Amino acid sequence: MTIINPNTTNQTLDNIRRALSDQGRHIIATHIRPDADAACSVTALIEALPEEADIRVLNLAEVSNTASRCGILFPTRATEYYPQEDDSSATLWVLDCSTWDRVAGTVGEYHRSVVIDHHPETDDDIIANDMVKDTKASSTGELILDMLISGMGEVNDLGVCAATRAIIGDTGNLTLPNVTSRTLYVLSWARSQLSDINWNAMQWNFRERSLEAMQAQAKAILNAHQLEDVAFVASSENVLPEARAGLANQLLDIPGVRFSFTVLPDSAGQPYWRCAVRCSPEVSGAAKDVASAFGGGGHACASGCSFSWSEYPTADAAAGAIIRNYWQSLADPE
Ligand SMILES: [Mn+2]
Repeated sequence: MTIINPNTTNQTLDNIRRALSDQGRHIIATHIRPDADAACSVTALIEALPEEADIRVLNLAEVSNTASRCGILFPTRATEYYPQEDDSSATLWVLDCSTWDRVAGTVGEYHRSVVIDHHPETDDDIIANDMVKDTKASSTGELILDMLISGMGEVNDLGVCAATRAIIGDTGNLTLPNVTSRTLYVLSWARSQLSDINWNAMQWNFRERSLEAMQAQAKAILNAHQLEDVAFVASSENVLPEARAGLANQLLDIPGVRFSFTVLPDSAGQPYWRCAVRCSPEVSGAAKDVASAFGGGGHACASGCSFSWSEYPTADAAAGAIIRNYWQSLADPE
């Protein structure tokens, strides 16, 4: 598991691995009025549990309706949780929920509990036997997908798709600053597993943007490269203008990245690569310097330039020129 939170010990992960293979009873709770991350994380967890497991979900209707509104099938083998049943051998899972008062319904007896969450700590924090609580994660779905990648539970298409949808929900379709390189890593993995991520599901929160633009932007980010403090997207595929906006800015949000750029074909079909170049304030001026070196210009931290296809036949060739120029300017600040 790539989880970096030092509180997540190997013992915790071993316990969770064992819980994930338990064929007995599981109670799953998430916060009231579940969002995409909460509802789809429940689906992903259910899919990671053994076929034989007896799965009870608090407020099943609310969670399953939300999941289906997100375009995610909710597993029919889960049933509503009622606290009067004998749950003394059950594992209680609390997903995407920081405080007890957000857990809808009363939980009765249970044997052991697991929290998987990314919310900041509160005074009324849920305490469990085993906790994967990582406030650096974009979403609970990211933590669950990270577990699946490392082989902690069953992996199937629905589970991966649900975890992906959970991440898309909490990251605003990858536009929010909570996106980290781990977010991109787990999504890249998901993309390699699924021939067809349910892209339609991504439209749920973002009706104001076209599905085509969202697909283009998400795919472009998943194809981003990172070299030390540089992140970039270089593609000969045309990306819709609507999807281009902000792409280079988002790459700057990857931890450790100080310089980012995109190399894309001219949207009007002219024989040029169009480049948006960005840098963080730490290396203020680098974006403008590099863009200027190739006949472009703009602001200190946000600039642009172009390369002709005759001189730079591929997007990668143009990207290489930008990276070399940036690294040279670091080595030789004159
Ligand atoms: Mn969340």
